[in-house]
Amino acid sequence: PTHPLQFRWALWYLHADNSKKSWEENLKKIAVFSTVEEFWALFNHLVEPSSLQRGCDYYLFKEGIKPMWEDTANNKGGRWLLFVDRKAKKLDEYWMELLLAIVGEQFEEYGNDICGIVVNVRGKADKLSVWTADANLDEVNLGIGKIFKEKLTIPDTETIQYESHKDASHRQNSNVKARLSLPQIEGN
Ligand code: M7G
Repeated sequence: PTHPLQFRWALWYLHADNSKKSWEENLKKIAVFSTVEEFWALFNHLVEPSSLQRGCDYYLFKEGIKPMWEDTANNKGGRWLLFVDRKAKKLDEYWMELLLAIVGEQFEEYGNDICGIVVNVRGKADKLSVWTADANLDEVNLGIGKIFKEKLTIPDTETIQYESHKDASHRQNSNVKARLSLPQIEGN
């Protein structure tokens, strides 16, 4: 018997590359799945993030949503961003926890507010993120951020921030103003 998942998912891979190809040309959809069995068949054999070359990414998004700011499902949205220190050697474990949480409906009533998850392999400071559909829904996004931290058992004292894709795509440098943070900061 097969066990259907709540949503149909697509895994994308972005290959780090120094050629003249655009960001979008380096982004490839590598698999689609919609059952528990297909999920394990794929992830049992997939190269773990920490073994990828620096600059590569994985994106797991609902089938039909391109993992880009420009997609209509993402363009009003944003992301919770967690920096993962290489030295802690937690990246692969965190990525698997996040995969299981999103595919296994552990975001509960927020399932429809989530577009996908991302791992950016960047060497010293790798990044994990959860992309949500609407950057203005603070209560929803805070609920998602709390589950994100819980599933990965990130200590309460460690801060994660939520930024809108509009802000991230218009940034002039690496500083994007956070719209939300957890733990919450007064007046934010
Ligand atoms: P990143 O890979 O998210 O972060 O963005 P990084 O700074 O850690 O590498 C790097 C660059 O990739 C951006 O400045 C954009 O040029 C491109 N890029 C990333 N994303 C997520 C998008 C996207 O959704 N759309 C487009 N057009 N470019 C993107």
